[in-house]
Amino acid sequence: MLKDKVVIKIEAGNGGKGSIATRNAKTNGGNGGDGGSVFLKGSTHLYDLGRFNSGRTYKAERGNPGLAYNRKGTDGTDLYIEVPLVTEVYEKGNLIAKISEHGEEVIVAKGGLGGFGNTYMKKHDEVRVTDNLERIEGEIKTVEFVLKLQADVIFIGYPNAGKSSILNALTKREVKTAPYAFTTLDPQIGLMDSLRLMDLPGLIEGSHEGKGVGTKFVKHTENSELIAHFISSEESDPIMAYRTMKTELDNIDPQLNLKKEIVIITKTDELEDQSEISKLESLFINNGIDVVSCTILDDESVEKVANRFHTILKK
Ligand SMILES: Nc1nc2c(ncn2[C@@H]2O[C@H](COP(=O)(O)OP(=O)(O)OP(=O)(O)O)[C@@H](O)[C@H]2O)c(=O)[nH]1
Ligand SMILES: [Mg+2]
Repeated sequence: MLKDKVVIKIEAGNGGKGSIATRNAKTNGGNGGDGGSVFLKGSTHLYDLGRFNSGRTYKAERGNPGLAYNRKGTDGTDLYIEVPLVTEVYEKGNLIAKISEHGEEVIVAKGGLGGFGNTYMKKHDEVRVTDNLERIEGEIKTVEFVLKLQADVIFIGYPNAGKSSILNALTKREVKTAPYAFTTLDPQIGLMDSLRLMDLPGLIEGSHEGKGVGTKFVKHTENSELIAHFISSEESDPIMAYRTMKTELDNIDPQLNLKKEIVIITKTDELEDQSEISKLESLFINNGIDVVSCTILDDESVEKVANRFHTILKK
C-alpha cells in the first residue's frame, strides 16, 4: 500500500560544552561546537513515505566540546532527510513545513549552540563565568509527515487498458504491468521532463461504491490539470466505454470532469487492419473529444502521446 502518512521523531544535535582549559594555569578554553540541525529536502526520486519507519528517531550529530588553546569544538553534521513531493510536516496537529519542490530544503529542528569557553568569557565581561560550560540543547520534535501526491496529468481507465505500460514507456518508472485487472493498487508517479504523470488504479462502473479497488486515491488528483482517458482499441464500443467512465467520474468527484481531457487509444498493434486506427480516432474527434492513439510497441506513437501532453499543458 502507498504509505502516505508516518510519525517519526527528529532530534537536532546538542551544542558542545565550552572548555575551561587550565594547562599552564592559563585559562584558554575554546567554545563548544554547534549541534547539527535536521533538514528536509524535497526529491522527485521518491514516490512515497515507505522508507520511514513509524516511531524511529532521526538524529543530527552533536557538537564537540571546546578544546585547549582556544580551539572551537567541531560542529555536528547536519542531517538531511529526503522526502517525496509534496510532503507536509505537522507537529501537534500544526503545519510547520511543506516541501513542494525538488531540492527544496527546510529546517525542521535547529541544532543547539556550543557553550562558551573561558577565552571568550574573558573578552566578554557581560557573560557570566558560570555560563561557560553550558550549551544549548538541539530541538527534539515528534512530527507527522503527510504525503500529498501531485501530478499534472492523471491516467484514468478500465483495468488492463495499458495505463501503467504507457507510464513506463514515458518515464523511467518500472511499474508492474500484467494481463489481468487491478494490477496497479496505488497511485504511481512518473516524471516526464517537467511533467508529473500519475497512473491510477483501474476504475470500473461502481468504483465510487467501493467496487474493484475503490477510489481512495482520488484525494491525490486535486491539483492535476489534465485527465488522460485510456481506452483499449480492443473495446467493442469505445465511445460507450468513455461515457461510462465519465459517469463514474461524476459519481466519484464531479471536479474530475471539469479538467482538460484527452482520450488515449491504446494497443493499436492489436488491430488487424491499421486503417481502423483513424476510424477509431474519428469516433472521438466527431464528438469534439481530443484523441491520440498509440502502442507501446512503437516508440513514435508513444512520443506522440508525450507531445500532446506538452502541447495541452504548454510545458
Ligand atoms: N499488445 C499490446 N499489449 C499492451 C500494450 N500496452 C499494454 N499492453 C499489455 O496489456 C496488459 C495490461 O497493461 P497494464 O499497463 O498493466 O494495464 P493497466 O491499465 O495499468 O491495468 P491496471 O493496473 O489493472 O488498471 C499487459 O499485459 C501489457 O503488457 C500495447 O500497446 N500493445
Ligand atoms: Mg496498472
